[in-house]
Amino acid sequence: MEIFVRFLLFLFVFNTSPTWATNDRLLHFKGIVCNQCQQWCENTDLVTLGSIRVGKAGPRGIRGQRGPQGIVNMTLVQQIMDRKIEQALQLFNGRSCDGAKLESAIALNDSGGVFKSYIPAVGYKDVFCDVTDEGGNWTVFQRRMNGDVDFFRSWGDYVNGFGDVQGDHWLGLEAMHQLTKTGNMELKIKMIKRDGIYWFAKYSSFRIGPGSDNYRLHVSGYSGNTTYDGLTRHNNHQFSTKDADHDDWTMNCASSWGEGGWWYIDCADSNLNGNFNKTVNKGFWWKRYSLLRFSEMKIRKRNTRTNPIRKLTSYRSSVSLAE
Ligand SMILES: [Ca+2]
Repeated sequence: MEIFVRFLLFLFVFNTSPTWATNDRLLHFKGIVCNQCQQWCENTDLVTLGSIRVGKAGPRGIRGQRGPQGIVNMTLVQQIMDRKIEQALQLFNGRSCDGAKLESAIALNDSGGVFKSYIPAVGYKDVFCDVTDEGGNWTVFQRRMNGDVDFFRSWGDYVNGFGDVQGDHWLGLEAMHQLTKTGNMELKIKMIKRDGIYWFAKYSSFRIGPGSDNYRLHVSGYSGNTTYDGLTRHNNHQFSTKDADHDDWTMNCASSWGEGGWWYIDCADSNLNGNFNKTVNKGFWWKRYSLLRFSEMKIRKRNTRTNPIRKLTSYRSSVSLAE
């Protein structure tokens, strides 16, 4: 049927009066045919009969003139490359314990684990992340628990850090500056007195200034159960060590009084880096010479979204990690 209709179409379109436009002829022809072939007409559109065809593309246009020579700012390129590399490293390693994945931990204990972290201007550094206390995400920067690490140290040691991050240690002032310079961090100090009483002090705002300002302390917003606030009076004071006196006293608080590095005033309301075994001013104490046997100082972002405590327990039980 279709071959017959196409033949009729050919005769009609190309052998009748040239005054008819092609489409008019097709419509007229369809009317004639459809009177005889009702079913074929219902299933066939005139376009399928071949009145439209797409031609070949035209020739290529004339080539344009060559553009001027470009100028590359290599300093800017280097800056962009450095920034992208740093961002990539941060994404890969995480710069603090915020959102640290336990699967990436080098070692674990009951409160958290050790992570290899990339800290800008410092580089790779082992950091202890507390993932249990109040929902976790804490970066620990100071701990005294055994007394086996000497804290009566030089300026350089306090800037770069010392000790074992799983035990007694100081993370380092430069790392603390880099981690807190955004000004959106809170501080928690966990303490155990020599009589076994548990204390904690929290500060809603904590920031360490740059090395050019001797790592000045910016702290405020105390809360806790320590009876006395042992740190607020140190606010806005620079850090001092036995070989770097930035305190308000005529002598050096670190070398002549406290035997540790601290944000000494004239000299202190707390001495958490003092001698682990001594008493009174040279010792390891919170305000009014309350002697301690444990301290842990840690930071995290304010209003951080915390992890459920059960996460560490379930992870540890699933992999049966050794103590
Ligand atoms: Ca002094």
